[in-house]
Amino acid sequence: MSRFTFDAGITPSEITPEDIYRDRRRFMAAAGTLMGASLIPDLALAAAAPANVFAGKASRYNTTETENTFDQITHYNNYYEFGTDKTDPGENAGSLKTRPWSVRVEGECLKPQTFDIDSLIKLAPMEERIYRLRCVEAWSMVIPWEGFPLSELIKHVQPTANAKYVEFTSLADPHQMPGLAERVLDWPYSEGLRMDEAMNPLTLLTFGLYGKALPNQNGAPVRVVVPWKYGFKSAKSIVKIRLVSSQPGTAWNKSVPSEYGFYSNVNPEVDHPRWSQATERRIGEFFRRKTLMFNGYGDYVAGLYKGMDLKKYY
Ligand SMILES: Nc1nc2c(c(=O)[nH]1)N[C@H]1C(S)=C(S)[C@@H](COP(=O)(O)O)O[C@H]1N2
Ligand SMILES: [Mo]
Repeated sequence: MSRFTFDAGITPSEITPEDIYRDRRRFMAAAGTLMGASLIPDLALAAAAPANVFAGKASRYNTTETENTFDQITHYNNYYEFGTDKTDPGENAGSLKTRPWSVRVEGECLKPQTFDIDSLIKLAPMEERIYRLRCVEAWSMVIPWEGFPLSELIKHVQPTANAKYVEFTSLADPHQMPGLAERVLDWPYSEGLRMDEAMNPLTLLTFGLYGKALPNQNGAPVRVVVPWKYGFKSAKSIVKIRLVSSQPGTAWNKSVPSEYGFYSNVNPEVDHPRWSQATERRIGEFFRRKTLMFNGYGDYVAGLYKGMDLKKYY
């Protein structure tokens, strides 16, 4: 009998999103191999399915490293619009209203348009991407994200030959985001990628994690995830994506240009001015581990930077 039938001595509140996620994966694996899959009661499945379940197919880019727990991923965050402590976003981001939500895509393209979030989600097939997210303050997590390649959206709006960079703008609404009262960054939060970085299949337009919609503190309803770069390149709660002809400014580079460059590729050989970037602590672990060049994704992205001095273009 499924553990999700509530007469089995387990209360709904004891079921964590992780349990649901793992159970769904086990079910999907079983369904794929067993002829008798149809015998599994639909009712039990319905009980296991939380709202907003994505059903992304596993990606070939997935790491096999152990995932961080849902609790770690949602209680150790950087989202300065909700405060600068790692625990602030988990406590404060409940005030973010993620529906209705639209994303404007404009600039150097033939088909600029405004997407309602619920149609944007359906633009391309959802994939599960188990990626390392590597933050600049030398910590990392392994997170099962869900989304589709950003390239799908960019192709959809038909970029012109002048589209050399992509600029992302996050929501900046002081009524919903108490952190905007502190001028710690130049709001709205903005980030950018070179066009070939944005088109790289690793760059994920992300709508969910652990098989459900993104929690607010992780950047609901849509963010990017760029796994070979430091975490701050992955802008959260995006309202505008602009294709531009020259390198855009970015929130961190504008605030502290000596510490944060445009490229921000994970690079153990280039220290941050205030700390070494050679090692990192995986959240939940005690011992530090060596940080890998391009966060371990060099096979897919090293070619983007051929001939560039990565000490200069940090
Ligand atoms: N809008 C916005 N996006 C943001 C940030 C932020 O403060 N505001 N912080 C960045 C930083 S520094 C990191 S490390 C990651 C953290 O993502 P996570 O909390 O989902 O792990 O989000 C990035 N995106
Ligand atoms: Mo970060």
